[in-house]
Amino acid sequence: MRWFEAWAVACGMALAACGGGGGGGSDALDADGDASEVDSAEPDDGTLRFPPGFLFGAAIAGFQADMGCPTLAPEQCEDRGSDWYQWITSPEILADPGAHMAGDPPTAGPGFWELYEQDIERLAGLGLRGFRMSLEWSRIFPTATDGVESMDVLRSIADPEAVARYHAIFAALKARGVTPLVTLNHYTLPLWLHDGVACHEDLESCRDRGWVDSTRAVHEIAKYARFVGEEFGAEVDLWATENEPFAVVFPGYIFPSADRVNPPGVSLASAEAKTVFNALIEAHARMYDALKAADTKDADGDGVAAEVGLVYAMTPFRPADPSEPLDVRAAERAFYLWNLAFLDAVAKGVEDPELDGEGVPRADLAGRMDYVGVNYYTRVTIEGTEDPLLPDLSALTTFNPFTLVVWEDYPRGIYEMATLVRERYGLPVIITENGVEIHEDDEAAASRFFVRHLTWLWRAIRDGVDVRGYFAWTLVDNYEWNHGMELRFGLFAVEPDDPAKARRQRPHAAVYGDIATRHGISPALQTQYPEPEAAP
Ligand code: IFM
Repeated sequence: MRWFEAWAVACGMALAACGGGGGGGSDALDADGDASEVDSAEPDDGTLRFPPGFLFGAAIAGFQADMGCPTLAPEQCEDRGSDWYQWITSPEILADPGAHMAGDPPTAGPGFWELYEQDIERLAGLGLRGFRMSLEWSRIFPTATDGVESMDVLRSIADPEAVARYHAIFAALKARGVTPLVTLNHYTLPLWLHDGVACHEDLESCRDRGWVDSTRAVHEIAKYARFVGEEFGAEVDLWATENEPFAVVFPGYIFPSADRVNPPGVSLASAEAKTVFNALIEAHARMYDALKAADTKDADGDGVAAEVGLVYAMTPFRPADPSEPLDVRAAERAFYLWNLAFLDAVAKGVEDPELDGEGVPRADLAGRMDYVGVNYYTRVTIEGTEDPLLPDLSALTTFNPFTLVVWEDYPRGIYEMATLVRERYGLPVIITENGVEIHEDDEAAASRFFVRHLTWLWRAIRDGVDVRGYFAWTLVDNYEWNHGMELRFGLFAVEPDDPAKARRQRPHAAVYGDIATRHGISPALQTQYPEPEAAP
């Protein structure tokens, strides 16, 4: 069972469960408002065409893709200043079964930090015009920023080589006509803010407690966002503050497992889990404000300097037996915790600090979303237990012991999640990740996965959802957290022990490239990978 099976949650059982109030909405992404219209100007040859301006791209994340450079010295390539680097290289963590490390050393990574030019060339060569990547906070600020409030001083302590490398990556993207979508925080924290190993050993007494020290963490990350907005605003318009915040909370403080762990990887720390959940909400809002204030430069000339959203993992969740009240209740509660509680806070300004279903109005959180970045992978089926999922957060452990069906290939879920965002929040959607684990003996499965998911995404647009783009996970096989290179998702394969880090294009890359290039799904692909309209 994979991590996403264990905690994916959602509303697959009924779209009504996902619906609800209206939302604020945003028209910042598309001034002429035509992004959600399926292009009807093209001749009707049976192609399922996506709207003009719809962005097809691929996603990576800094920590996962950067390391493992073929010729750079490890100290020039490895992200040594982050809590995740500490986690994957600490002998005590590697030896601790409770830390769940099955992974490889950092040198196993694909080396994007060095090979970015050729990877961007590959991306553009497929016809992709969008690239989601993340900045590593610890690369930019390898030393603590506590107490530094002046931007001039902040600038003077930023690492010039890291900053220059990011400028070079943005220049390489621009040269190939590729739009960057940049995530500021894809799980990792600087070591000076979070000593994950010490906190794994003793969460009470460790000194640098990351998100648990919420005031400090929020203050420092907002500062980092301000710096990033000023420094890179002329090159980037499309920002995401955080990646999958619930994936920081659940495997970090509630139920770390072999499926996924996140430092500090402690179990049943309910109070800290709530603190971290709320800190991530606050951090998103303050990063949103900082980016909006700092990025005043319109990189692509469309009149909008900064569009800021959040990347959120969303998953349909259905009861194992729809006639069994316990299963239904478990599915509803998990659905709320996973999909709604965080987004309600940052989109509607209704926070649920105790995670007990009691929302509290927070005007200073409301409307901090220009779009919702949806990461979509699977649907989960859940069997209920007598344990209440709410209000006792510790009962979240029932997430894992629930009886779940295996990873489910459920393309309709992408439609359901996109529709949920429209109905509940009235916001545009960008699919910021969608992908599947690749098995070398059945690579055609990945082609089927992408065509069928894109077919359902097309239907969401047809039915009125404002979807602005789609990013395949991932460009090149990368470091899948505690799994290391053992789980592969790349459009391009790379072997962890190949010193040259050569890439091999997988068959589904050509299929996805065909869709991106013709801006639609051809009749031939529809015939080859049919997807029924009806829900299974
Ligand atoms: O690799 C991860 C990524 O970091 C976040 N979303 C899910 C991916 C696949 O597990």
